[in-house]
Amino acid sequence: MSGLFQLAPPEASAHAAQVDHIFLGFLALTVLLTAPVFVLLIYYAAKYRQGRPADRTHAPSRGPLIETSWAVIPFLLAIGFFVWGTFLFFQGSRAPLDALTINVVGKQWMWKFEHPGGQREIDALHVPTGRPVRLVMTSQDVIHSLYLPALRLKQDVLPGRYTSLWFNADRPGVYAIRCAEFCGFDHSVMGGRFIVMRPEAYARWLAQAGTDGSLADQGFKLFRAHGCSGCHSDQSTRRAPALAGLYGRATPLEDGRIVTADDQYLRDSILYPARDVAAGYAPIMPTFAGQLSEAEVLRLVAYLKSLGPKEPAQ
Ligand code: HEC
Ligand SMILES: [Cu+2]
Repeated sequence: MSGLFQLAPPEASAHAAQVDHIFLGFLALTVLLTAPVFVLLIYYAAKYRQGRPADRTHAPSRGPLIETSWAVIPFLLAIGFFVWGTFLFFQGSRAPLDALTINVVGKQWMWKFEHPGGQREIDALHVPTGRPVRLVMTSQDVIHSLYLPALRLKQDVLPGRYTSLWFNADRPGVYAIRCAEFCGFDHSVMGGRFIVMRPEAYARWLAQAGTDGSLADQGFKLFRAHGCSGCHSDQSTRRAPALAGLYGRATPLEDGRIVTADDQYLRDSILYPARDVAAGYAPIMPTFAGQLSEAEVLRLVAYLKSLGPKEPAQ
């Protein structure tokens, strides 16, 4: 769809095209099912209007076939869309393991993005075509919602939690980024540019964007600067769990629960260590809430992930 009377934003991925198909298909089905009702309503209203010499005897007539089919056929058609929609939803909720992970922090009133190599950008997101990209998102203040109309994707971005989105954009171009959750005074201008580039162009962009080292390297610097290494290292005299290989592992906790050490678990272990104490350890780790920004925590998480071999199941 394009041109002057463009009804929907451009489509930048196969998923977006699918969403449009399901939308238009369901719209067509709805029209197909409701239009006859209205047409007949008007027709009979005219036919049997007051004063019209029409046959009003109303002889009883029964047609079991027609009475069941008008219920069963629309039901099956609607179920068909339900199955299609469920399939799309599942596809959209599980990122492939080899996805390129980009961190997103929303704050009043801007979007911050960090690429794995450490390249940062504000209110602009560059991604390569033909490669799954996973966004791991959180908010520094209130609830925002990252909306990428060209991908037909929207996900709430919450303080204190990681949410994620994934996509595989296949059409190079410059598209819109918006915030879709009212988040304060400048909500209406919170947004930016979503730039889909061919892989070579993306590689060139990464090279010129400049960085202070990969996210994991920056995380390692924070790990030293904030004294984590003082406890979490082989040389430490204090008893703290080794963090290598932690990511993705089933981790027993002091209270008997077993949790998967995913991104959210790592974050919460840093900011609220007393909440999920690792089994066999004393709760001596200090909280880092208020000392680290969400972007810094994401870098620490990237560092801890770089020590662990495995992506957790989502
Ligand atoms: C005073 C020593 C100390 C410092 C400093 C410290 N930790 Fe810990 N940390 C611990 C102890 C003890 C545990 C196990 C008890 C718990 O889970 O709270 C732990 C648990 C963790 C866990 C969960 C491990 C698991 O196996 O479940 C992570 C992740 C972690 N720390 C990361 C960090 C990071 C990142 C920093 C620096 C920002 C840091 N720690 C600073 C002592 C420390
Ligand atoms: Cu917002």
